[in-house]
Amino acid sequence: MLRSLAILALTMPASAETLYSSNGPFGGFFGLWGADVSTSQSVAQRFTCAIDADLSTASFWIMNNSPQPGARITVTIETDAGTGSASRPSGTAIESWTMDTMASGWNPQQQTVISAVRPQLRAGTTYWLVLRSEALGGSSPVWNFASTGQGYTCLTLLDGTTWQASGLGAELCMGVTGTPSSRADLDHDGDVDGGDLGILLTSWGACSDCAGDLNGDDQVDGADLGALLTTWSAGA
Ligand SMILES: [Ca+2]
Ligand SMILES: [Ca+2]
Repeated sequence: MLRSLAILALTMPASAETLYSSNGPFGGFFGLWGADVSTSQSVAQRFTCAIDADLSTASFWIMNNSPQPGARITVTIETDAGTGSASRPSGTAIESWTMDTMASGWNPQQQTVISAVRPQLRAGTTYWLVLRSEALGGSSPVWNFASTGQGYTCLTLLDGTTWQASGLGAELCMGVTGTPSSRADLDHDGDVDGGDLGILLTSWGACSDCAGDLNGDDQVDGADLGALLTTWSAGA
């Protein structure tokens, strides 16, 4: 653990801060428990951030039904599809990682992925941390629940890929860190200036998921221009 923390200290931007964190450690009154991540079940935890920020890391606590480490897991951060009780991962990954499970047996390990893409997570927008594995049930990794707190989790049907609607329940142990950024800094160079204005004007008009749509109403118009000018040269 000390070694993994030292590696993080060398690679994470100094200003990275917690954007989301589960409510407390695993292993409460009922002991260790979690959700199997296997060929027949993918698992996701929903989260939102209070500020606009560029992703630095995501982490989760995972143990193992198998005494042997090494089961391959795929980790993605995905946007949200559906609304209300139909909320679920969209299948659109803004970043993904593949790694091996470190844990042996029911001895949870915190595993952290470091962002290379550094996508911006927008304040108030819903995202999902998703874990998938090709391990067979019964010898699969197990994503630990927090001992306290509730969160929106989502599980697949037995095909391992079709998400069921999410529900409020025990929260999976996870955290996300990032560095604060301005959503008007469209070219990600740390300030808001003519370069960003040019990008916004290029996408003027109706659009879907385009960078210049700062307020998320599927239009790039005067409201977005005004938001950009408000933060002009204010830094990011
Ligand atoms: Ca800029
Ligand atoms: Ca807009």
